[in-house]
Order: sequence, then structure tokens, then C-alpha cells
Amino acid sequence: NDSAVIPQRKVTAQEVLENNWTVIDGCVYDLSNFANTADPSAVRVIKSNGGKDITSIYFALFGKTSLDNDIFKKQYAIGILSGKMPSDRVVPKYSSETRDEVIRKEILKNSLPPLANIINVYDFENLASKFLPHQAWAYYSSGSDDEISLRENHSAYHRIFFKPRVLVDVSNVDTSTTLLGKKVDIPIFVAATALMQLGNPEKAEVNVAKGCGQAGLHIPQMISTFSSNSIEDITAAKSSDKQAQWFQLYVNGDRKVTKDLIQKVEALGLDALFVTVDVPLTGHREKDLKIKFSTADNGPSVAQKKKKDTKQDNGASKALTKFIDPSLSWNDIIEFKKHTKLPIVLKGIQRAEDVVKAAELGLAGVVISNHGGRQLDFARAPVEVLAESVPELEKRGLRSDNFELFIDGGIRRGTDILKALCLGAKGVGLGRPFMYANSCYGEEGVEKAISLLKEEVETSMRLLGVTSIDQLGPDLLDLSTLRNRSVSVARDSLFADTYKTPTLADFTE
Ligand code: 173
Repeated sequence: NDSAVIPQRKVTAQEVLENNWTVIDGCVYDLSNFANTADPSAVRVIKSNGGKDITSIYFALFGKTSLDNDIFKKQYAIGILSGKMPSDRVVPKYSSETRDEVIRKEILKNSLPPLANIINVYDFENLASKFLPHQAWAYYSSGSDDEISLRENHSAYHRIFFKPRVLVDVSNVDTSTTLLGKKVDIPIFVAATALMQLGNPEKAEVNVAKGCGQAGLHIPQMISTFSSNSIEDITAAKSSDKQAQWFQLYVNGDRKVTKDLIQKVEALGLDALFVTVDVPLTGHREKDLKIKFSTADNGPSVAQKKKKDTKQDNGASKALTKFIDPSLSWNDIIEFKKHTKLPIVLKGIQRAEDVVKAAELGLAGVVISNHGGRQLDFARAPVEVLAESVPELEKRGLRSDNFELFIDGGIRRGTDILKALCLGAKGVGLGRPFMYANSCYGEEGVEKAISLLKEEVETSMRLLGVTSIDQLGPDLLDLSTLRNRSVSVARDSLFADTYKTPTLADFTE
């Protein structure tokens, strides 16, 4: 910046946007006539990112030292950026990509197929795996250790078969119901995923909020404590009060911070508090660990205020865990219950005994979940825990409309959703699929994912011989192999083909 050839003019982010200028390493350039290279695809990539901070791409394409080139500066420099570009105007962080990979990903990102070509939620995942920066893909796709639970979450659904009823008039089916008192058009919800700007700087939680309401199909959105957009912006983006928004709470070691946060989300009109109880520390996620991460330039809104505390080199989730209190216990939950009028649901319950305990405490519900296979590897598939929990609640007279069972983990199909509902779930969460849908297409992707799942649920309800959600029950399922983990199952090609295996350490030569 101190180079004499950069004009000492201060340029605001607003001016960069208005003029479609480009920010590289704190300096502002007008690259509309940029042509000084023998590489037309690199030029195409630079020009397709006007109005943004492209430092990451520029360094990956031309190397840091290329900026020592006074001719480039003389020709294109406008001045020095005052402050920073807004986070949605900073290109994704490429860390370990080769030059060719950066070009390829930038081109793919602008060559997505039309939404009409997307026929199931795996399509989003597959597309995202091709263009997301390594760092983002590693963070989202990673499970813990050997990723046994990650895959088991999904595979367990293959051990449940249906016993359809025939000769039922299924000309009309209704997939709507209520979740925590609000009507939903299909009993699914967007499970919280942190740091959505990693998946797409321009489309984050605000776009999920829009996608969950604007097509006339409402489903709840669970908003992460570590969301990239502010809670204010996300709540402002919902279509109406008919659209439910829930807050996923990570409890801070400083309870004052958490109490203030609860007050804030109450005031903003969120409908429920989902307290995460399965993260005393983050699981050992090796894909994520392989990519060095610092939240310095891509953190969630809560962490940015305390930037110094979050600088770490241990992967995305590890960098944020110091905001989570490992001493959290049942007594804290009892305290929270006294301090908020919001329904409290515990997220991350993994055994029937804890489901029973939550019901006994008079909580609003639980999410049976192993955190998408990202915490304790070999935690059982949530669908297995659900099947075990409902009879235990019934035995104790604790099964009631005031205690709702939610489940997440591994759900990709309408039939997965129906199996969980038959087993007693009130609502079914999907995290990664919505994250990838949003990364690819923003709110339209989220809408599309919802409508695809609704269609799958409707079709399967008809084929199952039911016309409303309250007709779903365990009598429609064959559970004889559910607990038999060694049962052989048909190869699930779409799942298997988007699954990328973990890798071993490489030599450095
Ligand atoms: O799964 C996660 O990555 C997650 O929930 C988390 C945990 C700690 C910090 C940020 C996100």
C-alpha cells in the first residue's frame, strides 16, 4: 500500500461497488480493461468478480509477487480501500487449490445447471463438491474420526422397510402439520449449520430464510449461534410471522453472554431455543483439520468481535469451540427454563434415558441427533435411538403432544422422512443438503430442495396408503433388521458417489 505508484486516494466500499472496481490486498483497481496476460480464462475469472475483494483469487492466479509490478499498478490502480469490503463482497478463500483448480471452480460456479435439472437433493451436494473451496468442502462434509457415524446415520434408514396399505383412496394427501405450535407445510426443518458464508459468501442464512417462506411453502429454519449473517438480518428476511425461525444456542462459558443472547433472540421474535448439548468440545474431524483455518477473514458474526481469540490453526470448528462451555450440565438447562419464555428443545440427544430425562424436566422436546456424525464417532444412528426412545416414553406415560421429538442426520429422501415420522418424530431436520442447495442457488435452491422433498413425501405417502401425517405409525414399518448393523444392503449409488473418502498423510517431497 505504501508503494508510490498507488494513488493516495481513499476509496470507500460503496465506490468499489458502484464502479465495479476490484480490491486486491487493500488497494482498489479498475480492471475493466485488464488484458495483460496470455491466459484468457484467468482474465475471465477476474472480470467475472467485479465489485469485490478478489485478493484470494488474484494471489492464487498470479502469485503474491505479481503485485510488485509497478506497471500493473500504474495502469489500473485507483487508490486505497478505506475499511473493508462487506463479507458478501469478498471472494471465497482459496487455500490449497492449484491455479488450475481455482480457474476451474470459478468457471463451474458460473455454469450451474438450471434448477429444473435438479431432481433430488444429492444433486446439490455433488455440484457443491465440485466448486466449493477445499476449506469449505472439508468443513461441511467432514464427520469425526473414521466417519462411521456419518455414514451410518444415512445407512440405518436402509434397514427399515415399509408395509404399504393398498386400496386406500389417496387422491388427496396433506403433508402439513404443526411444529412447536406453528403450521408447517411439510414436517421438515433446516437444521443449523455454522458459517454459511464459507459455502457461498453471497448467499448465507438470509437466503435460507427467504427460501423457507417465499414460495408459499413454509418450513422452520434453525439459525446457528455461529451464523455468518447477523440474527437481525436473518429474522428480517422471513416472509411473515407464519414462518418459524428457531435459534440454535451454544452456551458460552460466560453465562452473561448467553443470557443476553437469549434475551436478544426473544426480542427478535424467534420461536424456540434449541440448546446444543453434544459439543463439550468439537469432534476430531480430520478433513477439516487438514485444512488450516483462521477465522480472521471468514468468521461468523459473533466471532469477528473477538478476532484475536479465534486465530487458530486447527480447522474451522476447533477455532470456535472456545465460545462453547464444556461444563454445561442438566442444572444449567433448568436455569435457562426459568429465564426464558421460549420453548426449550435439547439438540444432540443420543440415548433413550436422556430423552426420558428431558421429558421429565418438562422441556418442549429433543432433537435426537449425533451432530451429523461430527461428534462422537460410533454414536448410533439417530433413527435407531428414536425407535428405542418412543416405547420408553410410552412406558412412563411421558409421550405427549407437549413434548416433541425431532431427529436429524443422514436424511436425504422422502422415504427417510416418512420412516422417522412413522417412528414418532414430529419433525425431521436436514443440515448439509440445505447448506449445499443454498451454496449453489441461494434461496431458489432452498425452495427447490423443499419442493423436491415435499414431492417425494407426497408420492411415498400415496404409495404407502396414507393421506395425512397423523396416519403415520410404526405399523407401516418392518423394523426387523433395524438393529442388525451387519445386514447387507443394496448399494446406494448416489450417496456413495458423492461421498469422498478421508485421506492419509502425504510425504512432502
Ligand atoms: O458441527 C459444527 O461444526 C459445529 O456445530 C460447530 C462447533 C463449534 C464451532 C462452530 C461450529
